[in-house]
Amino acid sequence: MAHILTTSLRRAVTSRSLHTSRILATASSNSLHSQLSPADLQKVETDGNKEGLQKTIKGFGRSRIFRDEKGPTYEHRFLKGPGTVAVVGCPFSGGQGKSGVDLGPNALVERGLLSQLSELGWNVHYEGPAEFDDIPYINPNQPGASNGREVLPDPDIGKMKKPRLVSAVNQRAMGIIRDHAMEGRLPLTLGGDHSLAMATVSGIKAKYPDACVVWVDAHADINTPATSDSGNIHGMPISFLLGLPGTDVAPFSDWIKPCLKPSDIVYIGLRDLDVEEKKILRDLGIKCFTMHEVDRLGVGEVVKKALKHVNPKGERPVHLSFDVDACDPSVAGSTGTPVRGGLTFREAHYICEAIAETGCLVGLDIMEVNPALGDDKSVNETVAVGCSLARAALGETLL
Ligand SMILES: [Mn+2]
Repeated sequence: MAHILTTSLRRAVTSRSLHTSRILATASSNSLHSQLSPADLQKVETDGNKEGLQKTIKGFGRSRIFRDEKGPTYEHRFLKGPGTVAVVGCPFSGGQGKSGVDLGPNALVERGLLSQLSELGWNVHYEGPAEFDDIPYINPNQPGASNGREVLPDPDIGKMKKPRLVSAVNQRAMGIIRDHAMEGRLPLTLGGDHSLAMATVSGIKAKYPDACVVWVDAHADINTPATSDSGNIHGMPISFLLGLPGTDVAPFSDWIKPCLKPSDIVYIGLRDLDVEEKKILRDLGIKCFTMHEVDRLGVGEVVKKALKHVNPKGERPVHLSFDVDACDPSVAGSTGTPVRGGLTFREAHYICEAIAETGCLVGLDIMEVNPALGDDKSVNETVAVGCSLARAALGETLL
């Protein structure tokens, strides 16, 4: 059953004294409006997201007291009203070969992300995870996904694996994200694998054509269908968004518009690049701050330079796409393609905090959390980091 949860913490523009909190819950065609207590909000997190959740994440959910005394920490330049974050769970693993990353969104919500964001002063809009099960292509990563429904063949296109599935899922997710952005909300997309950035960046760009992208990742995800070794589309979203040669291919070309220019994007945290990717990055002159620059300059200087490159006057909307594999595996090990030598816990959070301070954030991705990989400690820590990175990007401060 679909359920809709909206928590509103309304704040007068000049006064922080006026607030309301409410839930809007709909069951099929009937609507039920009622006040929602902090306990109710947490109940949604613990009970409302079990559908499709195959592995329960036990853990140290933060027991937080719901406060409604304050709005979001920073004034935002582009969103509507006091600030609404639309949490879009995308349980999808078809852009790569490992099962379990589709469990990421529910794991993050179960950990208490919704009430954590609400406590930060955001109105939290959540409609449950996006539904992809009716899309008529099999995802072999998700056994049983084809049960009792129509299935169409999805052979490779060139090297691309599961291309029709990836395209259809992203097209649907793009519509959801674009519509939230159009309403003046900040879409927070919970992956799922990073192929979903086709959807998130396209959706944000539909509302904000001038938006720039900060891409925090161990990988550049800029292979084209021709240069990719693996054929996994989670390594290709940037090439489609840039419209690189070989990406003008159906069914993607039916809906993805090349919406990014090379000068619109900056990378932080890179350390595992294919030879062809290095060539693409150099040829296009895309600004990259690899781990080498993080080591040499320090993360503070890196973020300063990165924002100066894509948003020199602080007047552009910023989309932050954060792949948790940017973090060192000791920080976020439960992810599909961990690479050692990554961002420390503080470096990762600093990047998010510094972007929050700009007030320019309009879209946020937390991608590649895979609760099926690693031991319990690793899963717990990775899910917790996914939540805390989102909080940092949405204004949580240390003091
Ligand atoms: Mn990635």
